[in-house]
Amino acid sequence: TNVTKMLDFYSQFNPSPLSIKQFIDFGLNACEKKSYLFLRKELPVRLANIMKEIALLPENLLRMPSVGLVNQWYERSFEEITEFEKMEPEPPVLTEFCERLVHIRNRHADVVQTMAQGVLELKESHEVDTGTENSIQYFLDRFYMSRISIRMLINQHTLLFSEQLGARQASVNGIGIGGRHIGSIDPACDVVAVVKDAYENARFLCDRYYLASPELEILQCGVPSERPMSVVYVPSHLYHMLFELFKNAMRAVMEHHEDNPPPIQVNLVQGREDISVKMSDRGGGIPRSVTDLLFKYMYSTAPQPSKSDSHTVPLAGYGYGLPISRLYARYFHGDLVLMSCEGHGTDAVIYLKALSNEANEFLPIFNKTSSKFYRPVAQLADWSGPVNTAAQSKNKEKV
Ligand code: W6P
Repeated sequence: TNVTKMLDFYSQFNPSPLSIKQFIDFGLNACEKKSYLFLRKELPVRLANIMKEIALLPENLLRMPSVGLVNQWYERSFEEITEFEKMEPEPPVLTEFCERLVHIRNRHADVVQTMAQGVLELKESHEVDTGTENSIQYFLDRFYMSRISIRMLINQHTLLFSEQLGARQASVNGIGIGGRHIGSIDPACDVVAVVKDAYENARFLCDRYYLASPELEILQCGVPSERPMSVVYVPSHLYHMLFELFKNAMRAVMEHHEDNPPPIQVNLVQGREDISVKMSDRGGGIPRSVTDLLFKYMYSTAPQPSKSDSHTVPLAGYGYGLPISRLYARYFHGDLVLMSCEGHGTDAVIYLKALSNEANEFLPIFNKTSSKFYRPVAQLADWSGPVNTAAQSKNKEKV
């Protein structure tokens, strides 16, 4: 069909990663025509690249109704954008394009949840082997990263060029508007303020569930400080990661201490290459065998508690919060790592690139190499197996 041909065409191109600096430079001499011409090619390229990977998913998963639904959303959105292929960048077209982008963003609002539902459907209907599990992990990291990047492009365009629509959307998302912001980017993002905001909102949930909460101590280079620290970044991304980490840290602390919960420390460090945000809790820690599992979608997939239980839902459920937070960090070549001492507590570190020209988008590319990961071959172990651990008892089959 025509869509298939278009997919083949656009998937031949690699996505063009932009740096935060490029997003800003572009936003400063904001030219709607240039943005339109870039996006009407780049969005189909990014969509086509990931749609080709959806097509390679294990058949069992592809047949799940939720995955079919997500696939349909992508097909529809791909068609709706490629309709602009031959349309001149004139004012009515530019307006229609903006509206189309907003419409597409809304269509894809529940993709994460719906994909998680698909994984759940698979787990409940099939025995999932290690090879399939690895393919799904590989895919979801790339799929959600692709989605983060596509939403970033759409947000920048709509915030810069559709005053009315953009402004409303921004206030809904809590993205600061006006002032120094360039789309969703804050060239002077106040790290301390975002830490405090994420803490306060996690604390609100913690108080509601445990009737108490740990205090926050902010340090810089290990010593108490109220000095501001700023970074060129997307505040909503930083908030998302910190809020997730605070919920996990608070839960650990509250579950580990009957009373007098020890504070959560956040240590901010500005380096030449990296800005590091280390959050330390004394929540008893986790065994090493569990650390990696916290980033596994298959391990983290559990049915959502029903809405009627909403006043008793636990603070943090190890949903997709941690793996997606790590994708936000990696999106601009940062990272998110956990290091725990079982019996004591956990350190979680968010690394951000200190230089906006080094903060490039980190994007999945569809090609022969990526395709290989969807046809896993059983690997012979070339190291002797571990003794039984928490991870093993959850995950028995090993080649
Ligand atoms: C824990 C487990 C965890 C995950 C992520 C962040 C903090 C913590 N603390 O015990």
